[in-house]
Amino acid sequence: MYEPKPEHKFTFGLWTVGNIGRDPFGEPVRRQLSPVEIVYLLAEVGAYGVNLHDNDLVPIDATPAERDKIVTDFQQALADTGLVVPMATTNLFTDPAFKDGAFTANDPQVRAFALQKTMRAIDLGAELGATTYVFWGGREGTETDASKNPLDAGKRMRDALNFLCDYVIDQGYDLKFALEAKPNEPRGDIYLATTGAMLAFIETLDHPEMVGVNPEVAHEFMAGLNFLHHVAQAWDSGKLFHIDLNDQAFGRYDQDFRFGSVNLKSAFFLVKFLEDVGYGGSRHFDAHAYRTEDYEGVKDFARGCMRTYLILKEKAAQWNADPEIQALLTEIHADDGSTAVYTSPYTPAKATALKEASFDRVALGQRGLGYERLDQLTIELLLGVR
Ligand code: GCO
Ligand code: MN
Ligand code: MN
Repeated sequence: MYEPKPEHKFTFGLWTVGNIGRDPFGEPVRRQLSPVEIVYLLAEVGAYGVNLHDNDLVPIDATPAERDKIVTDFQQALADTGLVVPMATTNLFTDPAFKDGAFTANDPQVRAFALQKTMRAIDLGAELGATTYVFWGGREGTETDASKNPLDAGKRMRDALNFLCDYVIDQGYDLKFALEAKPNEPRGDIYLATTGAMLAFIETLDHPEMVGVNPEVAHEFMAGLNFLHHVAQAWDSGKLFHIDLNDQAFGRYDQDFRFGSVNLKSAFFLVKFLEDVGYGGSRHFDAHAYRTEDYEGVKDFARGCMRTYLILKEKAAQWNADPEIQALLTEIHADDGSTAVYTSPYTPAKATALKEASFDRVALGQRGLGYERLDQLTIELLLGVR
């Protein structure tokens, strides 16, 4: 019943199930799997697709001949398993050259190199069939604002994205960009720190229609924000091109936990939102297994992400069909239409009428809204007693 199927569009990055458990305090705990081995692992657990950074597949110093062999072997594994590559991205954060950022680095040589690396990675993504290209500017930030003027950084970022949009158009690729915000880690502060900031920035680009967002649960949580509200704004703007699902305790380091493992109620309302609006893109799990796990544990992690999503999807359908919850919602959202004479669209006559209308302010303030009951019903549904 909770078996993942291709239509669910569950994807994982090579770097997620391929995470070897290195952290700032400790050495790797798992063997590095090859990209081909990761494809087989993902096929075994029932994923639909695999996403990648250029260097997850092709080492940064590979020769052209090595590159071609690696790509051919990878494509063979995709053909053998039926997995697809819906999204690709560039690693602009691991190499020391990017220590001051990539598109926003102060050194113009670094900025040019970042553009070159991204064009090559876009070619690779297009070759593998990706239709979404993610930009996560992990190093695009500062530790000290003495080093960089944020206006310069914004202009450099805009110039880079405009250049790359034109490159994609020029090549005739069927590719859209999805910008992923994060407030910090690995930089002290990262520019365009929230999904909302990205949405505003997109409107300043030459081709805003090509560019949307890739919000990530953990990133808004790291900033102490409500993820669902950001996803809803992105959806409302027609900009929800991709989504990174994982989990995260507020106020902690970047945890990348299994989807739904920490903030279950938030995960529920997120899944309910995505399913209710009919989001049709990838459900990409950008997370990794605990460092305590071997590769059996990694499979448990991956299966858990998808299973939790599907259970929450079922719970969302149950919530939408629950007579008591729905009756309460009908009451909460009741509208007798009597204020329509005052509200949008504006007319001078409506404004005059509204100015003269009288409201029973005290009664409005005294009315109980029943949200406690509604939330408790939600909790009981999630706890499986409804
Ligand atoms: C992170 C980010 C990354 C990006 C990835 C693809 O916190 O490290 O979420 O995992 O999503 O680089 O752009
Ligand atoms: Mn992340
Ligand atoms: Mn991410």
